[in-house]
Amino acid sequence: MKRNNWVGIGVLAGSTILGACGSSDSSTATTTNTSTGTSTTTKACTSLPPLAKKDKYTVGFSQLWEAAPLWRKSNTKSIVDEAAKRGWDLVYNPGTTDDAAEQVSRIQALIDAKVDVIIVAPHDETTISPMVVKARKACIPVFIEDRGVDKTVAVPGVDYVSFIGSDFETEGALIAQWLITKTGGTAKIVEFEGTTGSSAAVLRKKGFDAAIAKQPGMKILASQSADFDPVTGYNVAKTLLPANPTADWIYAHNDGMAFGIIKYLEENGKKPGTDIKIISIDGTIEGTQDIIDGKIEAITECNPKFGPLLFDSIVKYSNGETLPVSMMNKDRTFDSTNAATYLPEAF
Ligand code: GYE
Repeated sequence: MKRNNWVGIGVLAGSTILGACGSSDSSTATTTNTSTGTSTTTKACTSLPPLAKKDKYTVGFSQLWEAAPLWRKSNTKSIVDEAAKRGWDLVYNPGTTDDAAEQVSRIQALIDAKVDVIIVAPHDETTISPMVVKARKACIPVFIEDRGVDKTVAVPGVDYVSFIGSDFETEGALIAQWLITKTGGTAKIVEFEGTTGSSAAVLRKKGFDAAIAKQPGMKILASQSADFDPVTGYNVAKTLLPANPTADWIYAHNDGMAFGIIKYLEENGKKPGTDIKIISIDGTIEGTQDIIDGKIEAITECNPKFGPLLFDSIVKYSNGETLPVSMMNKDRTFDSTNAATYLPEAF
């Protein structure tokens, strides 16, 4: 077949491109408009895309939207501030709804904008994973922060460079261990879970429930999602707590839900810390103050300030350094013995 008569869609086998960050395989797809005869060639990456070394980058940031962004606002600020500090451009549309499909469209817009690199905080493990693969195919390196993705869909080290966040399963185990020590292994617990399908909720439940299951004197009476949200936490408390009157402990997967539960308890003549005790995860300023005020017994930390490590990792990647596929914070647990000391660090 004479090449110059070639018409149609074909894939020209691409050579292996040794990017600044290591090797990446790519191919090109050429589409030809048979009526005009014009051809368009787009590059497609079949493995981790390279990131050319530059003085400044255009970073696409896809953050999940929350009605009550107590943790989220600090997470976002740490990334926005780090981009500004380095003089890099940040393409960031905060979104308007917690519908994961909306975050999908916001990630597509970043791919279409051909940003240099994308940072994603996934709403849940399932909905967002295919978009990470799409970004890789479009030769845009992706860093996952905060919550994780479905690794069977978006493969670490192939579809994304690294996950930077917290070890949620350990967080669940840490707060459970605090409760076991505090109660001597006797408690009846009602559990308020975070956003359904999010790695934070799935793994905080896994770590906590596994530790409690080993304690004959401890039982989780009920467990229900309240979506990490204070208002939902209040509304779920209205049914879950009266339905479990023997419960003496509440495990909230985040401070936000704990605040909604406290509001419900106090509106119904119950004293948190006396009538029923609460443990939580995050370590917000309000949550830490609640420990000092005796409304929350203990909180395991989940620090949201990933900006500096994320941007340092982007630079290392562009320098060709090999990065771990997962980088996690070490979390501490705070109670009445150390909350006042931690308070100045709280977010
Ligand atoms: O714990 C919670 C927020 O993904 C770790 O999301 C984050 C969680 C955090 O709703 O407050």
